[in-house]
Amino acid sequence: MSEEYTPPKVWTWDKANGGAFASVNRPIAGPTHDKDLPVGEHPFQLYSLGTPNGQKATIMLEELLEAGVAEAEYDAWLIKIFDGDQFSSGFVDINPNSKIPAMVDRSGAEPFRIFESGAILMHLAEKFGMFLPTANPARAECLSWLFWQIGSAPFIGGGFGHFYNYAPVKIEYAIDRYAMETKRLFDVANRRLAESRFLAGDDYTIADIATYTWMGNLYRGEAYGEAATFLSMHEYEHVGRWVGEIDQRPGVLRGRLVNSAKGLSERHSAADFDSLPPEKLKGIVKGF
Ligand SMILES: N[C@@H](CCC(=O)N[C@@H](CS)C(=O)NCC(=O)O)C(=O)O
Repeated sequence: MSEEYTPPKVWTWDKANGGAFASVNRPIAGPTHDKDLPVGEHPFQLYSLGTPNGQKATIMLEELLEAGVAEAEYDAWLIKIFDGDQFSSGFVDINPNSKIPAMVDRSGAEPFRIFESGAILMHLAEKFGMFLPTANPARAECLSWLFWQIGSAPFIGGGFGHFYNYAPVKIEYAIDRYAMETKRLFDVANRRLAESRFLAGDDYTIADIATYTWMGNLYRGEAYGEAATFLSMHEYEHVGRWVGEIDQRPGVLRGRLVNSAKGLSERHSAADFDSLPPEKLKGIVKGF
């Protein structure tokens, strides 16, 4: 067990607490500097980074385009969260929570902002009538799995990923607690996917897009160092079957390459993908 810590009566901000996010973590909200966001020509302006949360938006947009919805054209601008871009005045204006992904919908008379990956998925699904069933119980099932994912991501990322991979000290209690919860969540998905092709039923939905970006990365061993071995990912065979199927979707292959050092740092047109080596669009590229 790690060294005991006795909390003081009043917590104060110790800037030198270390860790991968030390330079950008703050206990206060709001902008740190004045800078406007760039605006491109397409109806959707996405400000993001190719992390699992960011990939939810780019996969959704690429899936819509793949399905022939030309109105879903978008510009994807890079927000470097390790450099603090999420704290610019322009970004805070569209997401007061300073987290990617955030989007501006400029498809109508008045542009409006939308932030939180789940809200972006729902907005696009409802706007274009795709990947979210309209009738119950299918709609209820899809929303249930979608919000299950949104609620559980912080335990996987902020909990397990942080303490196992990023924290400057390895704390057994914290790693145990979040490894247990992450494995429990994989077991929830595995049991569901043993009985159902996709999370919400027979059809691929925004619940799959949201969950796949997190579980796919971990299952393939592309997140948090040796986490796939540590968490015995091979135990979740139905998750593996589902990840393998979604991996092959063209919209997913493209969506995972946007705002990514492994693909396009920014995306402003379908033709941008032509600049990449063709093998990148044929199979999943490691990491993000
Ligand atoms: N609940 C949010 C979480 C978004 C989130 O955590 N984004 C991370 C990257 S994956 C971020 O922007 N971190 C920057 C920071 O914490 O300063 C969502 O689903 O959109």
